[in-house]
Amino acid sequence: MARRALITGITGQDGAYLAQFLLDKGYEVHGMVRRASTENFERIANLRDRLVLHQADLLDQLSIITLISEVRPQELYNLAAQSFVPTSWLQPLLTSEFTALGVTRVLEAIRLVDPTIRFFQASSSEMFGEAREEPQNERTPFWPRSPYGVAKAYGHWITVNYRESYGIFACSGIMFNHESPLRGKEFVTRKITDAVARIKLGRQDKLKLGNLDARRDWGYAGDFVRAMWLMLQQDKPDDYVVATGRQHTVREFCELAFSYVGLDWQEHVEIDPALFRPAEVNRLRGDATKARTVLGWEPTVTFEQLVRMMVDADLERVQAELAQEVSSGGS
Ligand code: NDP
Ligand code: GDR
Repeated sequence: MARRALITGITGQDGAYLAQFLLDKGYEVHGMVRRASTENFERIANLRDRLVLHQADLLDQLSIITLISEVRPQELYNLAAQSFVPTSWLQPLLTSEFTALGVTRVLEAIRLVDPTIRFFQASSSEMFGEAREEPQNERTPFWPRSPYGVAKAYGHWITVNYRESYGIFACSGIMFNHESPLRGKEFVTRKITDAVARIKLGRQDKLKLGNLDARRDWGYAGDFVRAMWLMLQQDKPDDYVVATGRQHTVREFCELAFSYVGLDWQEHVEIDPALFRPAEVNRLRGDATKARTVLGWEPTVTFEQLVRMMVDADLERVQAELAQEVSSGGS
C-alpha cells in the first residue's frame, strides 16, 4: 500500500515542491487548503489531478481533528504559516495564531487521533535573529527579532515538548532561507528576479528595496523538501538545521541577478526607507553538519545557479505574458 502523507500549506512554495517530491516517491498525497473566494492553486496546478485536497484551517481545531481522522496519514508536514516577516508587525496576533498556536492545534489533533503519525514542523532561522554566534547550529540560542520569529520559536519548542511529553515522532527542521521560481513575489529574492525580468523586457524601470546589507544563507527549495522527508525516515525524531553554509548580501543578489541579463543594478535600484524593518536580522549563516552526517543531506544548487534559475524562470514568464497580450490585442 502507498504511504500516505498530509501537507498543510500545500499551496505555498514548499508545499508544491514537497507534494511533487512525495508523489515521485509513490506516496498518496493529501493537502490541507483553507477556503478562499477565489482558488489559489497555481503552484500545484500541474499536480492537481494527483492530489487529494481538503478544506481546513489552522485557526479551527475541529477542522484539523476531522481532517486527520479522515486522512489518517503516516506522515504530516506542517508547512502552513503566516510566513512573511514584515506582515508579522502589522498582524502580530494573527501571526501568532497561525504560526505559533496553529502548531499546537495540529499536534493536539495528532495526539488525539493517532499519536503514531510522524510530524514535521517548518521552523526557521529567524528564531536565531540577532544571532549569538556564527554559523548557527541546533544548539545556538534563539533571539528572534520579529513577531514571526517569536511565533516560530514557540512552534519549535512545542514540537520538542510534544516529543518529550507524549513520545510523538515530532521533528523540527530549522530551515534557513530557501527560494525558487515559486517563491512569493514579496520576498526579496523573487522581488528582485521578477523586477530584473520586467526591466529587461521594458515593462518596468525602477526597483525599490530596503536594507541591501542584510546577509542571508540562501538555498534552493527543492533541496530543502528532501531534508524534511529524510527527517521523518530516521529511527529517532530530532531537530536539524538545514542550510547551505554560505552567506550573501541582498546587494550581491542584486548584482548577480541584474548582471546575468547585462544590466547594471545601480541604474535601477532605489532605496525606500519604508522597506526597512523595525528590527532587522542582519546576518544568518547555518551549520548543517548534523543534517549532512545523520541524514546524508547535501544541497545540490549553488547560490549562482539559484539566481540564474529564478531570473530565467521570470524572463520566460514575463515573455509569455507579453506574447499573450500581443495575441489578445491582435484578435
Ligand atoms: P508560503 O508563504 O509560500 O506558504 C504558506 C502556506 O501556508 C500557504 O499554503 C498558505 O495558504 C498556508 N496558510 C497560511 N495560513 C493558513 C491557515 N490559517 N490555514 C491553513 N493554511 C494556511 O511559505 P513557504 O512555502 O515559503 O514556507 C513553508 C513553511 O516553512 C512556512 O511555515 C514558513 O514559515 C517556513 N519557512 C520557510 C522558509 C523559506 O525560506 N521559504 C525558511 C524557514 C521556514 P494560502 O495559499 O491559502 O495563503
Ligand atoms: P526573510 O526573507 O525575512 O529572511 O524571511 P525576505 O526575503 O523577506 O528578506 C530577506 C532580507 O532582505 C531584506 N530586504 C528586503 N526584503 C523584502 N522582503 N523586500 C525588500 O524590498 C527588501 N529589501 C531588503 C530584508 O530586510 C531581509 O533582511 C524568509 C521567510 O521565508 C520566512 O518565512 C523564513 O522563515 C525565513 O526566510 C528564513
